Amino acid sequence: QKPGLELAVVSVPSYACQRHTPLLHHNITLTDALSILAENAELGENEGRGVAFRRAAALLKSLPQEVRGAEQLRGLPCLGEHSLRVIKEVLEDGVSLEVETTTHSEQFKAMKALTGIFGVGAKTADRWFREGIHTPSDLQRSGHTLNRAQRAGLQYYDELNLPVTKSEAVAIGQIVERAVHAVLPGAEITLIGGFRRGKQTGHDVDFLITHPDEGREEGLMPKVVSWLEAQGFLLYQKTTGNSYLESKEGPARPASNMDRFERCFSIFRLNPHTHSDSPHPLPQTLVVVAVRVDLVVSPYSQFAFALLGWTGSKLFERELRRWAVHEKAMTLSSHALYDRKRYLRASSEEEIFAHLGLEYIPPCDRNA
Ligand code: DCP
Ligand code: MG
Repeated sequence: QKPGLELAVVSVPSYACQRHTPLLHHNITLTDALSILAENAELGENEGRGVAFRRAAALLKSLPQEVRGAEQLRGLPCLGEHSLRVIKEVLEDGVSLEVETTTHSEQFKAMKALTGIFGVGAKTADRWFREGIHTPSDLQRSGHTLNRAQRAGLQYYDELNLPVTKSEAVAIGQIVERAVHAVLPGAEITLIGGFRRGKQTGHDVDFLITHPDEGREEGLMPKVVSWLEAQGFLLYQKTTGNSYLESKEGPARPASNMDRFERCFSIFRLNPHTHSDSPHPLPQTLVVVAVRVDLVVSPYSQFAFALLGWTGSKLFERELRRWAVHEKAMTLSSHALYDRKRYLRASSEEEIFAHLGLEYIPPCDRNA
């Protein structure tokens, strides 16, 4: 028997939300290659193609060992023809021509650089690229009128493109906690997003805020923002109020995957020197001064759904919703779970997995 042939007989479930996907896995070279193609498809607004590459990469991340030959992939789900071709090429030649061509293409590089500006999406970046704008400096020189988010994105471009470290996330968590407790004692603050899944770095820091007395959380964000602004912690912020509807039967089923919580997109300023006299001095090693921070406020009754919806990964979330619809005829959002017309209550993530008929997957294994 060839080494590793056992992989082919191991049965791997096809939805990422049925699998344990740890942060560290055995097939980085392959998943890096597929991620480039996924990113390129997303930047070209080809969502379906992007998801196909992401699913293939997620499958490889969940395998218990390194794939050394294509014969080991027989019988595994989620590997489309295109992904398989790329995987085989990388296994045989160490690189994939398509991946290399993509990485070096002027368009891919420009689209990455431009969408790397906070406030700039693929559509806008593509329009600028067609006008010959390839870099943030080109954009600066172009004299284009930018919105407030994009101006901030350009101003803090370098800082915002440095990864945020776990210790910076913790330091920001302390500031957020002081702000929230100053305006609403008893509120609970939870680190969500990639850091909750155990990542050591992130592109931003995400927090979910709630209060055990339902209703006390209403209108919280503007007060938190005022406190943070008064203390000089905010370089930029945009707050949007909540827009969910509630009835006796529970939160309304959302019309789209976008959630409707009160939310603040912000850029925090971390300056160890100006705040060294605070009760929670920041580590002196901090070098990043501008950090993207997302704050989300949820009513207590929706907290478990918000927590599950905001822990990610993005593909894991997508797979949960796909499982709910296609396998259980349910609809899942960051606000609620519905079995057809019936609202299913949950006060923990464990309960939501149970409602969905899924084994509980802890946050550290949702890195699909
Ligand atoms: N999310 C969501 N709806 C949105 C935005 C995000 O449900 N409109 C979810 C999916 C993400 C999580 O929230 O996994 C956090 O989003 P991020 O973009 O911050 O992604 P991560 O925190 O997972 O990764 P990163 O390290 O890049 O911040
Ligand atoms: Mg994040």
